[in-house]
Amino acid sequence: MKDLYPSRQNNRPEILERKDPVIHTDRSKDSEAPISSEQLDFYEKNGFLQIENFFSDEEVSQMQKGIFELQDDSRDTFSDKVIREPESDEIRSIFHVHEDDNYFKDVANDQRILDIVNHLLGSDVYIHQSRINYKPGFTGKEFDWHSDFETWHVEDGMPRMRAVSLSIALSDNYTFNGPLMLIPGSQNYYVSCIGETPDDNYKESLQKQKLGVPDHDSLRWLAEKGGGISVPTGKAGSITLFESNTMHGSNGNITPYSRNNLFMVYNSVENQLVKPYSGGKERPEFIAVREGARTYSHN
Ligand code: 6CS
Ligand code: FE
Repeated sequence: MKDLYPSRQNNRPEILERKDPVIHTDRSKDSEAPISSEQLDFYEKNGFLQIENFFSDEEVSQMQKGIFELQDDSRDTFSDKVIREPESDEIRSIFHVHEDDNYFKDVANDQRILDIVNHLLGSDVYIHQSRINYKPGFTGKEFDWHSDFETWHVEDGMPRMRAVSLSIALSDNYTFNGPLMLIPGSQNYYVSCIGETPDDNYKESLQKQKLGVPDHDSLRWLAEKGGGISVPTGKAGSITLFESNTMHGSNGNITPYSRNNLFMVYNSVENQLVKPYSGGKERPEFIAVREGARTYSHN
């Protein structure tokens, strides 16, 4: 398929216009959405939307129990799905939880979520990737600025910008414990990065991403264009939906307060992965679902 979003092919960065709608259902059908037109306006304009108190306290404590049990069970597990912090043995991320753990399979299939993402993506959806990002107190490291879509396009062969990430806060996200930071409006521009993708890049990038991290001038341009940086803080149980191409990152966590988020990435069934546009080999199934691209929503 033609590469509409080339990246990591030139020796200088370039900012390209987005070629896909942000919301893939015509806005005349807002009334069919489970969220309001104001919320859809906010998402379309900013590339993300936070909904506080989405999950009940009971659901939150169930999910917290689940992620900490998984963290404990994985303490001595050395598998590619368990990513550790670069300078410590602390677990940074655990991937593929939507398949490997029945409880999280139910979370991925929560109809309240599916109804929202079906509307945003204008189709049935499946899980492209799921992960728990633990950002332990004192040692949790940063996630540098990046567009997920740039990685998923170049390294996984995701053709178009028709995916959305759901981040579920499973600890209170404060301004100071490394919360998700997003650049409003950045979803409308594609930063074509420099560099070339080596095979098995994910073995480093999931610990510390280097490729696909935009240059400072491009980041400054996006932030000035978008009016700065948004940091949707909030209690555990709040969710943040962010478009596949919204520029985001998070700082390290030197406070005593851990920051644990559960991510589910929904891709449109009409946007299934093709060959990586890098020309390199496909990333493993636990990072980029291919076989398991079952339909999760039943509308
Ligand atoms: O490579 C990926 O797919 C992962 N990397 C980052 C920094 N965010 C998206 C995803 O978890
Ligand atoms: Fe990301």
